[in-house]
Amino acid sequence: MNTQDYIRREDKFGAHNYHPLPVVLDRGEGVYVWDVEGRRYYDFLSAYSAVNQGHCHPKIVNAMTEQAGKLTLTSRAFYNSTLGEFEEYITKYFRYDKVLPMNSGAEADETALKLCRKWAYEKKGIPENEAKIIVCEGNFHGRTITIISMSTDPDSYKGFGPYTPGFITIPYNDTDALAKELEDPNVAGFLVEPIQGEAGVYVPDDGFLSKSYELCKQKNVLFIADEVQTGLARTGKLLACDHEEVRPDILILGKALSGGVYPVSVVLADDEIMLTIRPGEHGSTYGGNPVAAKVAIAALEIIREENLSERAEKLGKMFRAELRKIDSPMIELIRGKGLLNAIVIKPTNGKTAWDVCVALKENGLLAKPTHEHIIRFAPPLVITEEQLTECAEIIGKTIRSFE
Ligand code: IF1
Repeated sequence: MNTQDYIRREDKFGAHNYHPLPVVLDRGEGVYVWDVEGRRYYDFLSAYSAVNQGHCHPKIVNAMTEQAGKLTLTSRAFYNSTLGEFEEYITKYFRYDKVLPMNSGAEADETALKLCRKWAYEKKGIPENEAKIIVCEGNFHGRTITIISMSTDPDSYKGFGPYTPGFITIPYNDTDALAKELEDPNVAGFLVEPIQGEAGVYVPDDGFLSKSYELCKQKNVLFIADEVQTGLARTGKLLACDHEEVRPDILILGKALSGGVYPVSVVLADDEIMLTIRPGEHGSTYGGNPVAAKVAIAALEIIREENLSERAEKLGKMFRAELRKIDSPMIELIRGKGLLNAIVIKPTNGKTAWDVCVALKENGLLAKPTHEHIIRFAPPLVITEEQLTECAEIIGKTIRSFE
């Protein structure tokens, strides 16, 4: 079978809920992936920042295979020998009282919304069913009905109504708008991405997070950070909130929490919030299972052992400087933090960001456009300086080929 055969088979038997780049991947190792024709690529998407530790990191794969041969799933109907180890490790790692383990990022966001509402009724005293949660235009928190009810992107919500009520939308990066909505005594929480990934790596002004946090505290409103994509060293700190020394009341993690090996997500919070959910009020069959527990511990250890935050900080600065050297009219804007970056492409000679990504693929680098004209560049954080320089050259050569 060749590339087209694989694509035709997926087209015939699979739902058409994605429009992938025409490449069929077969193997991954570190910053590289290989397609079924044996061609090697730099992975500059990292599965949307789930593979920060690099593809098939041996320490994580070993943790998974070891546990997989011993005990994979007990459900939470019984205790097991690994969950407590994981819970203690991750709560000390991020300095919260407790953790609630789930599987996907969307499930963790949903869990955070439920915790926020429960806390609002039991602790803040908001009347039952009146709690409101503020979100930002351009947000992306997952694909469930409630989460798309918060979305301002028609591609995410159109045709899936009726929608879950109880959300207020404000412009991103706008603390005046936040302050105004916080006047409503029924506001329970503010859910925000420290950097909006899907919106095209939209980095807010310095001070946006700390000012927003302060405004929320003045009104006894929970600051909820969705760090599913920005967390775990991606932006040059362990958490993107760390750039402004903001400690979210509820912290949402996913993706790289397992290094791309297994679906693992969590919500972290202190007792006052976390204990508002009591036995039997929330859960998940696979949430916190033994394999997830061991995989997540390994993934978190790597972040420290391989200094991934410092690497992302240093290499990110270098990468943006290299991109600026390209100096092409096709590049309208370069923005990002750490190794979460993006360029805004000015369509030239009828060529768009998609055409650039297809050409990048031909030149050995995989990236994907988001929202028409934006290309996200997010390699695994284990990339070396030499590899990053080579990739910047590939990007420059490819862009210039369109001029
Ligand atoms: C798709 C986007 C990125 C996320 C944040 C929660 C979730 C995501 C900040 C949900 C997931 C993924 C989902 C995937 C593509 C990708 C994506 F383009 F959709 F928006 F990364 F930017 N919070 N993002 O970024 O986590 O349930 O997927 O584990 O749905 O197409 P999940």
